[in-house]
Amino acid sequence: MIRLHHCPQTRSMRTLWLLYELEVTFEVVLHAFDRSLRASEYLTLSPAGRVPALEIDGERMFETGAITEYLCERFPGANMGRGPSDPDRMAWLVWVHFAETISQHVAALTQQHVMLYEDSMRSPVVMKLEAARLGKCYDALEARLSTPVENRDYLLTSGFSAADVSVGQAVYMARHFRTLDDHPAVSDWYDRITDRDAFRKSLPDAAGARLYAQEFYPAWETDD
Ligand SMILES: N[C@@H](CCC(=O)N[C@@H](CS)C(=O)NCC(=O)O)C(=O)O
Repeated sequence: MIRLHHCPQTRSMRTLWLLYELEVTFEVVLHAFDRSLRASEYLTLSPAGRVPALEIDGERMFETGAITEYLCERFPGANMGRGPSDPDRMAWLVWVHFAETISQHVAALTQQHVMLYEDSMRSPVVMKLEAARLGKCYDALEARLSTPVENRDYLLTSGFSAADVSVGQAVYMARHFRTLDDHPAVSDWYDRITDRDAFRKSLPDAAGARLYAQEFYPAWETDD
């Protein structure tokens, strides 16, 4: 039995997308993105009260990157991972975990724009700084994806993998705060990897709960 604990539009969507790519049977437990993640019962699944949490093989896992590595090793058939002897192993690890670098900035921006509901709590400086840092992450992806090698349709030379799912889902969240307009190779890649059934299935239901009420959250402009 595989059971994913999920909040729509958060990092757990990365695991959801991957599970669909792996074509395994699983169930999803939806959680509200609120203090209920700190309930003692949920803390037995994820000790810091975060999503994703995964129940699998009679165990409980947390940390998206670890879950990605484990699932790709456990279900190698879909070729979403790259094993220790694969020439793309190093790049696979790097890009799977680069998703977390992007996600840190998204988390800061989500806190600023979505979670802090009173204007006096928010900081235009933090909003601008974190959006700029997202831009640096996009620059890193643009450089990778515009490197002229055969088959640079995906992050790895060897083709689509969980690296694209991981970074792609991080960019899905990041686009709420910074567009891909200045990054044409990233934009083309993003369109390519999200034109997949597994991605579409990982999106929130039209009428269901979502973290982002808006498609885009512009940084505040201050008068001074
Ligand atoms: N490094 C962890 C971060 C997990 C994380 O912070 N998840 C966010 C959602 S994107 C969360 O659960 N936040 C709830 C909270 O901070 O209260 C991972 O990759 O699993």
